[in-house]
Amino acid sequence: MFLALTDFGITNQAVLKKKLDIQCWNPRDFTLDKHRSVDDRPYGGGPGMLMKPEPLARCLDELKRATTGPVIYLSPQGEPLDQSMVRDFSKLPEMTLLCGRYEGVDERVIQTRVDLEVSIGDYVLAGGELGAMVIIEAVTRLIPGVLGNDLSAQQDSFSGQLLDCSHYTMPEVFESLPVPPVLLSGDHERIRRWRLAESITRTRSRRPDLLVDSKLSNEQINLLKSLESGMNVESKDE
Ligand code: 4FL
Repeated sequence: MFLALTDFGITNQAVLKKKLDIQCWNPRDFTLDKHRSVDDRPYGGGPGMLMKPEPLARCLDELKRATTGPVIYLSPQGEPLDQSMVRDFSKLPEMTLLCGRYEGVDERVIQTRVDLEVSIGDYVLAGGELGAMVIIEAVTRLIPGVLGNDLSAQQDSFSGQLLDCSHYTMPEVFESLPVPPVLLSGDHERIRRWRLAESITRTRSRRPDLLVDSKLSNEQINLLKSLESGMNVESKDE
C-alpha cells in the first residue's frame, strides 16, 4: 500500500530529495510458527480476529533498537488527528506508525509499547494503513523544501483555525458565473479583507465547531462581530 506514497506525488518527490524515508516492517516476519500466524480469536468470544501480541511485540522491540521516536497506533479509539498534531509530528526525525488489521490489536501491546493512539476520523477502515498514509502525507508537505512554495503550507486552510476562502482562476466568466469583482480590483488590502471575511463566514456556516474558543486574531474577532450584528461586509454569502 505504501508504494502509493513512495512512488507518487509530493511524497515521491520528498523520497527523491531524501527528505522522507518510509520503512515497512511486516509482523509476519516476526512469527515463529510454520503458518506465520499474526491473528487469533478474541477471548470472551465475538466476531472477527485480533492481532496476537507476540509477533507485534517482537517486531516493535526490534524496531525500537533500530529507530527513534514515538510509536503511534492508528485506531478509531485514538485522539483525533488535526493540523496542530501534524505540525508536532513534522518536528520529529522519526516515528513509528503501527497499523492493525482484523478487529484490532491485543490491548497489552498498546499498554506496553504504544505512546499515542490516533484516529483520522469517525469511521472504520479495514486496517490502520490508510490512516498512517494520511499522517505521512500531511507531515511530508510541512517538511521544509518539500512543497514548491514554503509559504503555501503555512497559509493553508486550518493552519490558522479557519476554513480557506474560495479561489478562482481564468476565465473571468465561466458558465455565466463571474469571478467576484473585488478579486480583479488590484486592491490588495481589500482582497485580503474579502478573503478573511469569506473564511470566517464559511467557517461559521460549515464548521461552527472550529469557532468555539478558537484563537482568532483581533481583526478576525472584529470581523466576526460585524458579521453577527448584520453589518455590511464584503463577501457575506453563506
Ligand atoms: C484508524 C479508523 C484510524 C480511523 C480500522 C482500523 C482507523 C481504523 N482512524 N479502522 N483502523
